[in-house]
Amino acid sequence: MDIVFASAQEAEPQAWIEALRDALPGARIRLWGDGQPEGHADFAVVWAPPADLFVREPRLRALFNLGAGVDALLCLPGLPDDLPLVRLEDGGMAVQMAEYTLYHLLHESRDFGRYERQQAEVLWRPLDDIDRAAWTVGVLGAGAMGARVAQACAALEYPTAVWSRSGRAVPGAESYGGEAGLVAFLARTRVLVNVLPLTDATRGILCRRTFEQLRPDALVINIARGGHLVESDLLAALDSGRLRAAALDVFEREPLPPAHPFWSDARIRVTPHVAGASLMDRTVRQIADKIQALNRGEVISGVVDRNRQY
Ligand code: OXD
Repeated sequence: MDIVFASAQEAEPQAWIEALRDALPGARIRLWGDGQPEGHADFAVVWAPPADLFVREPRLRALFNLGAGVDALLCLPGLPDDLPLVRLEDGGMAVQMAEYTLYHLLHESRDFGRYERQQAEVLWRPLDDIDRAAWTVGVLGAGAMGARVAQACAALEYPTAVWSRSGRAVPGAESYGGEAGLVAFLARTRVLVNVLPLTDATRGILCRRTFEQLRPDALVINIARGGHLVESDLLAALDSGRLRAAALDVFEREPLPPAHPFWSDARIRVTPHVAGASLMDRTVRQIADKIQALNRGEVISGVVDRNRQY
């Protein structure tokens, strides 16, 4: 079995190659472009792979993505229609996304920013007790990531709901589905967390129309894709006071350009696409198990439905 590893993001791809070799003894694992003979790979493990991958590796049986979101893969020129794409189901990302969300939720709901300012002024002044009922959390996306995020918020007794196309239930959270459900979901939400896949149907979902339907003084947390957010609508909603703050981990252009207004806006907290990193051990174990299952002729989970785009 021949596997090629091609990730534009990894500074140290060798560590991934070693981990894959440990998990799949007997397989020939090589780094894309390392000068070894090409054209024999059965599987590719990728993140933002080169455009000529499919020309140079025409025998691929499946393409494993090193992340959950496959939006970039689906746009790759030359992607064969019948090549199975496998997304990472949870390579340790869900718990990190829950942490990320809680950090920003707690920062706002407990007004920790105010305490930081008070400390700078050497001021001992307790603020009002937290009113949890006023901090309704709504998570867009009810898959592995959305469920974990929602459950973390619900565990701290924030009234929590999830929305998905299908209305999938998440224990501990209220579930909403479809277009009609979205209206009711937004109307009850003050803290909107986006973990949806980026598809034709979800592009631009974080827009003026959505912001206007939220409860007043809302917080928006985007940990999915920059393409979900209409940036000018976010700035307008912050200016009008419709939104109180935003925490953004993902952007239409990454790295976020130095002159971008988000960098210097005190109402926006920016992080460099780190809300849910794929952890090497868990990711490699998951991919290796699936490759072995495919070799045994079994059906695996996480295969992308090209029509749904996730
Ligand atoms: C992912 C990501 O898709 O990290 O998993 O963005």
